Amino acid sequence: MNMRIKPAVLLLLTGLLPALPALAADTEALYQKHCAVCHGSERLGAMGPALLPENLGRLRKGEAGKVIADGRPATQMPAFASQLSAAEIEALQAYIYAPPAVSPRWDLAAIEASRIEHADVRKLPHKPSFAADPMNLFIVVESGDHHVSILDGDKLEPIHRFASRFALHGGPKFSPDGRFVYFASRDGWVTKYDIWNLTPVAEVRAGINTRNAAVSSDGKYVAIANYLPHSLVILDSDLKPVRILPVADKDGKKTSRVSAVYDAAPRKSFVAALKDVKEVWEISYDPKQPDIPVGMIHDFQYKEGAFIPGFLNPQRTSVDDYLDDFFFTQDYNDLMGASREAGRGQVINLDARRQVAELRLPGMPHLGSGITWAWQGRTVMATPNLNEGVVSVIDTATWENVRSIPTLGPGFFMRSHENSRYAWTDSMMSREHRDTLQVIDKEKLEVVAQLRPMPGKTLAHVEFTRDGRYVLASLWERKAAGGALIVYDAQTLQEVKRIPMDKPVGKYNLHNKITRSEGTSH
Ligand code: DHE
Repeated sequence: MNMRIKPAVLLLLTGLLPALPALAADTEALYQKHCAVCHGSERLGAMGPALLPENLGRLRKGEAGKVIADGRPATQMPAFASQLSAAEIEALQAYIYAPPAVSPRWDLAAIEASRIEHADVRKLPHKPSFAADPMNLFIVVESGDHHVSILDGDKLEPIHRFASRFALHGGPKFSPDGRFVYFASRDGWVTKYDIWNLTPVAEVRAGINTRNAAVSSDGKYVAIANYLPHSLVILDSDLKPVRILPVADKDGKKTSRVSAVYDAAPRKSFVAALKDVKEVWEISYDPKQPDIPVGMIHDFQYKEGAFIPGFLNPQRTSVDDYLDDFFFTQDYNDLMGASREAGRGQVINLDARRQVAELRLPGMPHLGSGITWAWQGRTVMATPNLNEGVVSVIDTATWENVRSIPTLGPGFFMRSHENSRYAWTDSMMSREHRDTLQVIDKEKLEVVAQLRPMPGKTLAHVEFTRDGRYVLASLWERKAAGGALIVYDAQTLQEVKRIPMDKPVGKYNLHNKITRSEGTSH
């Protein structure tokens, strides 16, 4: 029998409780001996990911112990089972899930010190080095072995593949001309990649635990939303820090994680949702906005009078509930927000700077994945739902829920295209139906087809080609287990081809993203 006794219980049993600090010291020494070289002496990450509770949220505790014991395939994480006892592995596991004694800092100096310049952009040719249409490329994020593939959207063939930072999350963001793509990793690394020259340009670590990145529509700034530390970082397009905004309420008393930041192109601003303070921030990058006082570039203060909304300084809008996930209307003047707990949503007008309507939505709508289309003379927005099998369709003029379309199970993503009569959604949050994509007729507002190419294997996240002719869906498996992009004809819904990939979490069409197609996420 494999009986595992927790070290603290062992101590109690043997009457050694006073020796607890010694055990902590031993575990710290174990960590420094075996883990620090790859994960950093302060657990902030190095070659390996950060090992802090915030960064480990997606890994169950037992699994972390298993990774320490058995290593992680396709990475440099070795197995420690032959060097460490079960009790030592368990102690290490507890250690990495405990917050450090001193809260980690990630300030301007740390950000600047982390920056790596891979290439001098000025010396690289300002034209694509390949024949494929540079606007019909797909950027495919493969989480199986942490790589990115670039796919020719006409030939539907990969043209290049490169290693990414560990655990990219969220959609990559593009410069307006489509030459550069920016990736953010959960550990705070931001990578700027030159698509035309197929080479990384620069990298910087903007936070310890990051949510996502946004690129300004003029291509000059990159905004990074962080959970740890509580900051919003503005970088220039070379990934040099321009402004670090500590995120707190207007009195500077309560700090907050940033749920997400997006570019609101027509408003020339970034808009950020805060997770722990009931405010939405709008940060203008319009050069016509008043500049901030001299001396505040990196030292943003909350003193009376010093808080001047303007160029790269936040404008606060108080809201009735915390915002987690949100969606912009196509003109970017209204945002539809949901708090994960509330089960209700709110519409906030960014000009009026207040809530203008309440949304009555079941379950947990995943508004960030919403899409819009014209329906019976009005514009509707459709959103999947993270804990109910329903797609809610909302009129963006009256904010009424015009239809609740039942689906097989809770889903994560939605996609369509201006040239397609269909919208696609998944049920990937459901155990039995995560293998099925459902196709909704945008006129009838009902499910008209189901696709289940590999029973039992997760099928989710689709994206259309530039012309809307094909749909690429992710078969979310390791390559050896059949992981692939499945290409469907967008009209006949027939499978056209399969492109092997290593757990392709997401794929993004350059043209659809840059033109802010109504059928894709922004
Ligand atoms: Fe995501 C986008 C939040 C878990 C895959 N996810 C986003 C965005 C946010 C978000 C705010 C929009 C960022 C952007 O594109 O700029 N995601 C969250 C969560 O809060 C949640 C539920 C919990 C968490 O761990 O953070 C979560 N997300 C996941 C996953 O478990 C997924 C399925 C696998 C993974 O890689 O982590 C996942 N999220 C994605 C993908 C996108 C995304 C593929 C980009 C969607 C797009 O098409 O634009």
